[in-house]
Amino acid sequence: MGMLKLNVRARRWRDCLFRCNTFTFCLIVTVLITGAVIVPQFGQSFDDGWPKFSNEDITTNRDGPFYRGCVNTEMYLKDEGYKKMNATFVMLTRNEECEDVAKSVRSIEDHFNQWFQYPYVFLNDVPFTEEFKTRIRSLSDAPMEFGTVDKLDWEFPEQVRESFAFQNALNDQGDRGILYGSEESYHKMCRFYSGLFFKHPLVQKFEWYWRLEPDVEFFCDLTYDPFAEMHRTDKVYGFTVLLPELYYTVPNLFRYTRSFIRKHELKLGSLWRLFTDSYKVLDTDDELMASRVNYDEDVDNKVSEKVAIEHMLAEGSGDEEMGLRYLVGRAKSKVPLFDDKFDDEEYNLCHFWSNFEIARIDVFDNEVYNAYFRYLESKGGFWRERWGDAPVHSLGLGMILNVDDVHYFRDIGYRHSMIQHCPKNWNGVEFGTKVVEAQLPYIEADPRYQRNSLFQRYSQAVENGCGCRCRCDSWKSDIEDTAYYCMERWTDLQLAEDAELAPGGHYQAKADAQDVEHRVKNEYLNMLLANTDDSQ
Ligand SMILES: Nc1nc2c(ncn2[C@@H]2O[C@H](COP(=O)(O)OP(=O)(O)OP(=O)(O)O)[C@@H](O)[C@H]2O)c(=O)[nH]1
Ligand SMILES: *[C@@H]1O[C@H](CO)[C@@H](O)[C@H](O)[C@H]1NC(C)=O
Ligand SMILES: [Mg+2]
Repeated sequence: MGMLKLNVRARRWRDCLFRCNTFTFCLIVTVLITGAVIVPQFGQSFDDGWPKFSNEDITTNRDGPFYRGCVNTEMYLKDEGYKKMNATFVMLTRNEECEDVAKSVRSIEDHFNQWFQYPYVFLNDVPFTEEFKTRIRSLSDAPMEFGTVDKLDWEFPEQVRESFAFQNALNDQGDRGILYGSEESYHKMCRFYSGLFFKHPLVQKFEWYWRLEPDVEFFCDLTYDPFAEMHRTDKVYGFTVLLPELYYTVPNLFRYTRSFIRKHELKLGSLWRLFTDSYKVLDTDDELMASRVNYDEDVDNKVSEKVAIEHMLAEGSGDEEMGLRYLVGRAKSKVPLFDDKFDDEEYNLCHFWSNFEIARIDVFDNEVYNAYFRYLESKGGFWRERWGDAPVHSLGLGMILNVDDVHYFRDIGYRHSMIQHCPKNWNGVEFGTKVVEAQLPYIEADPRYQRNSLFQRYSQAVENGCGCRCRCDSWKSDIEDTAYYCMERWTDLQLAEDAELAPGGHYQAKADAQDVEHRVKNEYLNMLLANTDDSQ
């Protein structure tokens, strides 16, 4: 019993820790975004015994980098088995962001596309200027298309825009300090990326896309074709950053997501588990009981309570003192409240950071996801709240995909705003033996991307590394180490047995109420009997 309480406490502590750390993390993000300087102690507060994933090899049978270190791209492209994919880059942007767009295009050309020549689609809510097009075209020989987004896809419906509630909702989010909450254009951007970007005629011409944003940076060379490798291994969605969302941007997203699932009686994919916590511990029709039992450790406790009270009430006998104590205790206790628990599940706020995505277009352009987007749109959350396209994508994917459908591009070093992932370079050593030259020389295919000797110096290579010619700022922390809660969930799922993932995202209760009650009742009656024997 003592052990049991300790466990409960440890568990609560851990939950609290996660909440505190999510909060700390969000705080840091906010500090970073508003441009304030990070105080070094912030980073140290994460050294609290949580794993530092960035130093570990997290490859499993389910997923791992397609290649460690560099690939000889010339040979890769000549291989008979290689087929260029029906794929494009996609970027939504504004004319004013031309220089930031140029930075991103230069970075992706330098590190990948000069060898592969995938086309680009740029989208804007107003037409691109000739200046913009000329400037961006000068950076690459790859085909580029510049499209305008249909007004109906960009603007909120007219009756929404003209309603009092609309302006009020945005002002209110601004007053409450919700990041970008008061910016109408940010809401429109999130809505567009959530459900509409893949409908654009220029994007519909392709089967795969790689989403880019202005002012992002790539740190490593990608010397193979990520689309082709995903196709080869049956992956349909790839990410490079997984992290928790700011709770106050999505307070009702999970409620509506659950109600959509219920309404359509959806059979969920196992990826659902990456994003949710289950409180379905006891299989019972007794709703009060179900709401009071949320952790494994609650089971015996609450069932004992129920048995003792029922026995006392029914028999008017037994151990009255114990029964009464339980009864009073239960009457005084509150049903535990959770921020976001619906149908015995809670959104854990983890999401793929969608400003980088490599995916098949039909992971979104399908019946279920399209219906999901329409449903969310009908609830007004893209303006009543500030639902980001990242959590919407993730929850939508969670319904449709299995864990094995997703690839973590751990070998792609990436920075957006102040958050970054920069992998360790591989040193070519396996199990203590040098097996290959992991860092091949850089050979430009485009003279615009010739590197001077300063740029030929790469970060130190290590045995657990996977990167090719990465240049990381060693003093910046890696999101793998600061979003460890989400990374831990990802690695746990990678290690899960197939059988564990088999029922998809439908959680099974771990204990059957009748079985437990039967056992506890016997124990209780035996105890009463023993007490009676003693007193005689
Ligand atoms: N054409 C157009 N593009 C937009 C608009 N709002 C946002 N975008 C684009 O959508 C992308 C994301 O918007 P941002 O406001 O930068 O959002 P963010 O990257 O989450 O936030 P920051 O960290 O502040 O950059 C960028 O590529 C923008 O150029 C808009 O009103 N019109
Ligand atoms: C690429 O995919 C799109 C969408 O499925 C299709 O319409 C188009 O014909 C394909 N193009 C090529 C070259 O195969
Ligand atoms: Mg931005």
